[in-house]
Amino acid sequence: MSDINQHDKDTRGVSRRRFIAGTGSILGAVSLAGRAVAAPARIVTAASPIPSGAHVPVLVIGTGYGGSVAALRLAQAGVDVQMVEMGMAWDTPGPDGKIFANTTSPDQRSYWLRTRTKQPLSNFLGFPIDKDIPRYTGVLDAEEMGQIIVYQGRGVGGGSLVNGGMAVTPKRENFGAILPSVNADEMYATYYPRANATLGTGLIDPAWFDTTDCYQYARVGRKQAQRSGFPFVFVPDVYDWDYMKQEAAGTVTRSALAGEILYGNNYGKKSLQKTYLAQAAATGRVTVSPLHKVTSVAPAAGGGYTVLIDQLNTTGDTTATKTVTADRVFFAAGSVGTSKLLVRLKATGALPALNGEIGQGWGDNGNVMCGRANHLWDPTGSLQASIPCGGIDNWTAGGAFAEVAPLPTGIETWASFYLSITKNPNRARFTWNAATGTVDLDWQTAWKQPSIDMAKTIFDKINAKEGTIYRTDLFGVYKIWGDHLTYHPLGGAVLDRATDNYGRLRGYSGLYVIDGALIPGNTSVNPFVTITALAERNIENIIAVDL
Ligand code: FAE
Repeated sequence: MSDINQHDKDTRGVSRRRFIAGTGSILGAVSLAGRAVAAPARIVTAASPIPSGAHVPVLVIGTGYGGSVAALRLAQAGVDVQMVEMGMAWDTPGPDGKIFANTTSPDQRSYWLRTRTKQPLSNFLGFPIDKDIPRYTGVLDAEEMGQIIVYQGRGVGGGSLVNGGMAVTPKRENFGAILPSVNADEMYATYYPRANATLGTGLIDPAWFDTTDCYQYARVGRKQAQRSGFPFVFVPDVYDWDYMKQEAAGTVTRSALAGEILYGNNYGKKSLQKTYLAQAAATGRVTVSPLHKVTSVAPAAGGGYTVLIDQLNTTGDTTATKTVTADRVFFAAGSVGTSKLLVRLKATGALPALNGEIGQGWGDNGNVMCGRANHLWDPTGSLQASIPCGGIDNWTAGGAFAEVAPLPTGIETWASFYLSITKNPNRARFTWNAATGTVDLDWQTAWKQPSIDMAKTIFDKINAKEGTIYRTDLFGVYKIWGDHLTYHPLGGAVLDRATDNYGRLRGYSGLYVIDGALIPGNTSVNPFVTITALAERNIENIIAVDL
């Protein structure tokens, strides 16, 4: 065993920790728990990545929620795990001293292999706000799949690097429609609590919420929701709420209060690098190879699977192609990443025995965005915490749950902004396009209409009550609805259909799906707690039965 020691970097007086890692392990950690979560996200350091010719017991494709759960629990069970991640490590500050760029000034770090930004809110006051940037393996992928743009995180930590950290457990009564083949009692007694505890989920202090400037926008959202008879609910988040209070007090470097979101948070947010992956690193059994992209998985002659991997440079070029053998492979490349791989591998003959459910059952979690223009006497504040903390629940009556979202522009906009999650029934399919050699998704923009109708059950009523109107300047010129995108891709290798009821791919023993691809299109709330809890449930069974 060779020891590779990692040190946490802590700016707030917590003593440094030293991890003794196993052969090839390259993950370090800021800390396993406690106050150090607010330290800079300097978690992974470059070391020797997986060599060509290696034979590993377990290879995990992707380092998001599903992959991180698999890696941690397998490592704790004594299994050595290789994680392969196409994005960067995100452990090194740029010239400005920050690892991640700010939302208001995106740069090359912000986008995955684009030469121009693709901001979810493309316009402001009607003017386009996208700008040219150098092509780079940045942290947010705006992947154009047919008629929808699917935003995803790229890097060690997956979506946890870019997301808002809203850690929402669906209502128990909605669970049967989300994952019908899963025992809800077990999920709510064991796996949701386990996921939330390990993710570090917490709730904003309601007394602080009532007084702090940075949630003026959310208090306006609450007041208007309640005046129209809708329940406003506080939503848990993995942001370190104590750190945010200190940001407001001016005693620490600002992150949420500097508007950091979408392109990474430099402090405060407990991304997977600070939770699951930090714990995985501490086992000494987990190795991560960033800037490595899996391109093929096929049965190996002597058993196990042959995995082909492209090593990338930061402009996205392949600098080496590697061949690795793995006894078991976990697909954790996210709903789109896993679905694209499996559909291609089935169609091109690498994994021909995968069943006909591969690529099916994909949904956008009913995402639709909109803004409302408030009266001058309802300012939403020039200082807005980038971390949402509340939502409007009209799921049962109207099929919509709307996050009261920030517009952290740094100026007063009198705008209220919302991301709605709706009960949209439409499901799309990934298919292999032999002519172009790509995987296509047949989602159509018109399929968002049910989502718009459901969101309107909330906002038409609020507008009528308040005497206000929709903003028309955020998604184009005179366009009310942000119906061209999703932040929440789900499905494509659905549980109990493409796989057995625990994620074992049908047709191949030793191949598993353990990410958002398992969930058939909708979770009724933000998805990552459900993805994490389901992964916890499945890996427990896989470890007990298969290993
Ligand atoms: P994910 O986290 O996407 O991880 C997959 C990983 O695999 C990525 O790191 C990829 O780079 C990597 N990968 C893909 N293909 C390959 C390959 N071929 N080889 C190697 N690596 C590969 O998957 N959800 C919430 O619950 N609350 C929120 O507040 C929230 N806000 C969001 C805001 C934004 C802007 C976005 C984009 C998403 C948000 N989400 C939120 C969604 C959430 O991040 C997402 O559901 C999860 O990250 C999905 O987890 P998975 O494990 O499925």
